[in-house]
Amino acid sequence: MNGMRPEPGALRPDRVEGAVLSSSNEPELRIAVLGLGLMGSFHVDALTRRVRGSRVVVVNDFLSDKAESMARAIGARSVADPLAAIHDAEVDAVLIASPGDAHDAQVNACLDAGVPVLCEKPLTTDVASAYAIVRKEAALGRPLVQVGFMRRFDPEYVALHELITSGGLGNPLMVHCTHRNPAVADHFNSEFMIRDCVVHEVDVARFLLDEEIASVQVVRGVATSRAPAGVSDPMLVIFETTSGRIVTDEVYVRSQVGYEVRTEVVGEQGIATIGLDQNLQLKSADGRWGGAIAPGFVQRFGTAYDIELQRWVDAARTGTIDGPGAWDGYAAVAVCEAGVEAVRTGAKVDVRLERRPLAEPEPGITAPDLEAARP
Ligand code: ISE
Repeated sequence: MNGMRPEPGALRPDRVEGAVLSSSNEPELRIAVLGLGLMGSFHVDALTRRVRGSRVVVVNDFLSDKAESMARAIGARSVADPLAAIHDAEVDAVLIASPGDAHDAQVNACLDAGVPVLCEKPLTTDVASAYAIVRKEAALGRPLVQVGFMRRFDPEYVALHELITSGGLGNPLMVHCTHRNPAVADHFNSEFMIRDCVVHEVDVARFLLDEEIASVQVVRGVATSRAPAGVSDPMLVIFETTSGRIVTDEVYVRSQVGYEVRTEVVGEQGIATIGLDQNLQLKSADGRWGGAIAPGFVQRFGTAYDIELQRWVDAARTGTIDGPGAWDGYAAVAVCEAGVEAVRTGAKVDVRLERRPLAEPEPGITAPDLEAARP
């Protein structure tokens, strides 16, 4: 993709709606992957084996042995300094899966280099730095920053979004979410549960209802005996949107059961539910019946991650993004900050959003063409 890297500040390239740009004649998008933990390794595998039109050319991790062995396995180079990896002359686009506190510097470096970036959540770890990215991107005049809210690409969420936007439920009045993990590490305290888990429902609510969240309240009830002292697990988070709609979210990360992510939208003319694990139903000789619950988010959202990457790669080849952008990342950070304050104080906390720059791309994504996007 020589010559592909756009100049910072260049005009936004025309977007080819719905087009699958990958073909054997097109040069591959050369990607640097920063951070090779669970998500980074999963994405390297997807970009190498499942996504069309992409090649991981540079990998980076603070554990240099890990990066070197990954580089050897896929025929890439390991670059020890993440900022050098971003500015590497061979790199057309960057995928950030490093720890959250590294995102600010890395996303800024991508904007400086003028390369499209897919950044796993959080965009940054504080509101001011997230908004600074929104403004910096707006000043460039074209969207380069995509945030990894993969649920927007999950076929069930896409169907629910389409149902709402086509008016199939009438006016959506309330949304009820459930977010349960079977088990987590001890560092998942109440505040981390907001930033790391509830952040997905923040984005889901904004995506489905197409409006901002105005306030957050957290109700802390009886905790499971498996939670460390002082940790409220489960919690009930209540959002109110700017138009007054209510969104509830039960977050329970030590359920012992499985990975359950459900969303129910209650409308004036219907109620729709997704995430019911309605897969193979088996009746067995010992008198039991039922299906299987995904053990974790990689299994539950594997297809969504792959569709997200394919669409991002196709967009990045034209120098842009195709999914939740910097504003969505900023709004999620702002809501989570209010959520953390709500956990600490027990109060209903208002969300304060700065002005949205005019040059910022439209919120969310249009319903994707799932067949075309499928890797
Ligand atoms: C994890 O970090 C994720 O992003 C998953 O999607 C989420 O469901 C899980 O609870 C988080 O810990």
